[in-house]
Amino acid sequence: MLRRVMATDLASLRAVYELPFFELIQKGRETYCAHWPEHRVQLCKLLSIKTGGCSENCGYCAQSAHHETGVEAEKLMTPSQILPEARLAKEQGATRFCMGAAWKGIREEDPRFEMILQTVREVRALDLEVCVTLGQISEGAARKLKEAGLSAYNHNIDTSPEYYPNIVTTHTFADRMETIGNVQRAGISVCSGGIIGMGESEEDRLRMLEELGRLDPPPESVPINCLMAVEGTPLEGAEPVPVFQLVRLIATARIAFPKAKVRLSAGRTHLTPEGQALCFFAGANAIFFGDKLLTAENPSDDEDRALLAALDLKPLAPDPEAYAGAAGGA
Ligand code: SAM
Ligand code: DTB
Ligand code: SF4
Repeated sequence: MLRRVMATDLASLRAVYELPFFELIQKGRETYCAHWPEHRVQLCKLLSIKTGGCSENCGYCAQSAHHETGVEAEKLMTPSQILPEARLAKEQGATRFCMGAAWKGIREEDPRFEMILQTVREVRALDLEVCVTLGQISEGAARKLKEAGLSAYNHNIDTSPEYYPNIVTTHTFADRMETIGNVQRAGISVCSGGIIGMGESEEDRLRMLEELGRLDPPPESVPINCLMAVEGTPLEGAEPVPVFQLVRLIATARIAFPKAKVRLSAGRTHLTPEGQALCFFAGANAIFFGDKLLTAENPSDDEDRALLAALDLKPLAPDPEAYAGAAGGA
């Protein structure tokens, strides 16, 4: 079915976001049903393969060496340490495995990059979608990841370009966009979204969607994280975002990116089952599954199984198109 996709300029996004609440979530629901008629949720398992000690000063992050959070710096895990975790994730029902590294970025010439390539090949051989989030990478590195079988690269823009310098000063919003460009030129699907609850305005959140809407192709996956306020970070005292603002943003993201996985990401431990149900109704169709995110807590497998069963939502099977690169949009 061919449907017109909404324009993703700020004024259009604002007009949608400010619709009366029930009209907005109904529109989100209609978009979701038109594009995702099977009512399935993608279960993605996260693993921190290189934890802590990061050179960057992202104000929200437990893994930044600039903040005293109690997270210890560790070395990169080897493929033989990672593989059992990937197998377990598959047994538990995950269809995407996402590996995160607390790095500013990684260069092709770095011997650790070869270890990452080997890991990607081995995880891919398990018939899991493979995603990595390694910070800044070149187009050459992205091409090698693609050859190794990577399905998606996660690189969040996190907030609006205007608000970004309030959150990080060791790299810029433009640096983030450059990596996303490198990933897209290599033909890898982009997973990019952000965090809400860092003191930004609702307008900043829409500006973030506007920037994501400029990507061609649009992101295959749009994670919406609610800040996990971590003790020892500059944002430790941040107030949680009202749940209806989260639901509004999810519905707006669903309408703006009809074919994307809109991922209800960090922060689900602070939501009630009813709050999460509203997010799924409004168009969320992916979650991080398992009781740990990278360093922070997430609902248990049992809680999530019970929630999905109560809502008659089934897990999404791996998508062969996820390897082809293009998604989102019309
Ligand atoms: N170092 C890489 C990078 O910055 O892209 C990869 C890892 S980084 C932890 C991945 C993403 O996790 C961040 O861009 C941010 O969106 C999210 N994140 C990190 N800490 C978070 C927190 N405390 N609450 C919510 N989301 C968080
Ligand atoms: C994303 O958008 N959220 C995930 C994943 N991509 C890498 C990470 C969430 C991290 C939450 C904080 C932590 O576990 O330290
Ligand atoms: Fe480092 Fe990524 Fe955390 Fe920023 S978000 S401090 S780049 S691990």
